[in-house]
Amino acid sequence: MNTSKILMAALLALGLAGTGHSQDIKAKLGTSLPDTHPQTIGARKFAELADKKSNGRIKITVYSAAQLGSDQQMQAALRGGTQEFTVPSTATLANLVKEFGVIGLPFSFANEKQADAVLDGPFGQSLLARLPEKELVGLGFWENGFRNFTNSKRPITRVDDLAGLKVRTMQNNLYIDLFNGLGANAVPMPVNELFTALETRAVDAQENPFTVVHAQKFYDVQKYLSTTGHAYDALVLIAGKKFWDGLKPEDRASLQDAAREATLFQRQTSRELNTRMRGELIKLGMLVNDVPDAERQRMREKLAPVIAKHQTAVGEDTAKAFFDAIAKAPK
Ligand code: EAX
Repeated sequence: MNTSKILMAALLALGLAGTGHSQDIKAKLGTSLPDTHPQTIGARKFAELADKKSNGRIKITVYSAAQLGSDQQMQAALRGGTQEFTVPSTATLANLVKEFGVIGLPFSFANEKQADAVLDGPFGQSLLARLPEKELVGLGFWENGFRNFTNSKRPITRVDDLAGLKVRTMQNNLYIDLFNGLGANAVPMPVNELFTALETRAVDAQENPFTVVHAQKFYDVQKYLSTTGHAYDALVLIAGKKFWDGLKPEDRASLQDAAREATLFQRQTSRELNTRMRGELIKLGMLVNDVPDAERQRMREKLAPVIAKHQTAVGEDTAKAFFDAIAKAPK
């Protein structure tokens, strides 16, 4: 054997050379929603792109529908290093980095295009930059979409119709205050427990984009869907920082590249499905009513104290930067 062959044999023995299996990076990506939801469709696209861009070195396995736990449990697993990726709502991520809560401030965004501009611009990037201090790395904002109200009792045509309804909310103080502020009774729980809670009538109502209502089959246990569009919800593709820091620079580059492409695909898929699922839900028997803008405006007015409280909670500077970014964004 010549010197280079000896060196190669030594490197292989140490698992430091070649493209053998010992070199492959295996990672788990957990989502909270089923395979048919754009959160998981986007996750599978990211896994496929990561594989392609790394020439097959990075193998990400997607576990959907909270198989690895709730949003909050998965965030903890990323920080602890037992899971590598997840895609939580900004609302649950806000329990770790409070500034993410600003995205859910009710009636802030006019449309998706405006959300893209804010999230992809300096403001969104400043939020992602806060993740490393919590042992997480942000790879991009995905979309959950505008949230609508569903319930088993009556159509919501006026703000007063919400009175007394027991509504499941995400585990997030802003959403809890929002629905209590509108006269309903908020009951926070993870999304994977929600179908049973609706079915057993432990709660009367929930709020989510059309895609979630469809993917979670809430049409089987909720009659009325009212297009309150009370908040825009973004998802955040995150990695555990320990895992991320242990990767070679070229692997991080492949993943960033995959994340960029998957983000565009995920948003487009989310928008297409959110448009289509409205009609599907009607076909499946839901009674869908459009809440007039004047009534949405009344909801917003009623929520003024809640909005003020949560601007303070996320930090006045963050809230100001957020509203400035919205004002500058094209609609
Ligand atoms: O994270 O918990 C929820 O209602 C969210 O919309 C969803 O699971 C996305």
